[in-house]
This record gives sequence, structure tokens and C-alpha cells, in this order.
Amino acid sequence: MASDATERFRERARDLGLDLEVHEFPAGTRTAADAAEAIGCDVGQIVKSLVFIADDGPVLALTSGANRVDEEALAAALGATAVRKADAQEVRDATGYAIGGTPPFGHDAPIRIVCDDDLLRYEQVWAAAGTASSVFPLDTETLLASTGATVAPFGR
Ligand code: 5CA
Repeated sequence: MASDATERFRERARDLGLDLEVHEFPAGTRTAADAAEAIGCDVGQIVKSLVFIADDGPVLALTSGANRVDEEALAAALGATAVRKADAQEVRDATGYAIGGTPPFGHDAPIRIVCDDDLLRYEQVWAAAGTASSVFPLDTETLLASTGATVAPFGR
């Protein structure tokens, strides 16, 4: 059965005009490696939705599963002096979802979003659908359109 968080996410996606195909993997898709293994795709095609705290508040960094965030490059892209990784509570407060299930859009409140340019190497990517065992595919064009993300080279 779909969890409340997945249902909430699906509804918000519908409000954006997106009819998503959510896949449930009971074994879990908590990390990008887990998700890629479950799906059978390249780890680089997994969208990690990572929350950082910049000078003026939370930011969501959509990062290729093959990459780590270069915090200096991210701060430069944001025009911030520094960024740090959000803790579990800050992630929940900023997005309404838990770590491991945070989706790229459909959050409780608007949040500034930036996208790792390496994700644009792929036509199709996969992202979390609200929980650590649900993912959905989408094309990168839709990822950018539905998040309003700015593309920047902060993945290493
Ligand atoms: N479901 C997968 C693939 S879509 C997923 O959500 N991956 S993720 O990368 O976006 O979320 C997991 C990430 O949360 C980890 O890569 C790690 O960077 C971060 N994380 C895990 N535990 C903590 C923690 N205690 N505090 C802050 N960040 C954490």
C-alpha cells in the first residue's frame, strides 16, 4: 500500500499536471546505489534531492547519484558565502519529507532549487517519490520545468 507521504507527493504532482508512474521497491531505495540496483539503471540517473542550508535559508540541490556536492561550487552558484548539509530535522522542516524519500518537487513550501548539470547527460532520470522505497521516472526536461531549477556545475 502506498504510504501517506507518497500519496501526498502524487497529489502535489497531479496539481502540477504530472501523472507519475511511481514504483515501489520493498527492499528499499534509500541511497542512490540502492535505487539504481533496484531499478536496473545507471547510478548517475538517480536524482539525489539533497537539502543544504545556505546563508539565507534552505536550498535543494538535485544531484546526480554518481556525484558528490562540491560545497564551494554550490555556494558560488547560489551567490552564498557558504553552505552546509541540512540535518534530518531541517530536511523535514524545509520539504515535509524525510531523508531518503525527499522528492525533487511537491514540497510543503517553496524552496530554491538548483540542478547538477551532469543530470542533463541523461534523457530519463529517477527520483524519490516521498519515501525511501518509492521512486519514479521522469525526463530531465520535466525535472527542470517542474522544479524551476537553475542548472549549475556543483557535482564532482
Ligand atoms: N531515495 C534515494 C534515491 S532517490 C534518495 O533519496 N537519495 S538521497 O541521496 O537524496 O538521500 C539520501 C541522502 O541523505 C544521503 O546521500 C545523504 O547525503 C543524506 N543523509 C543521510 N543521512 C543523513 C543525516 N543524518 N543528515 C543529513 N543528511 C543525511
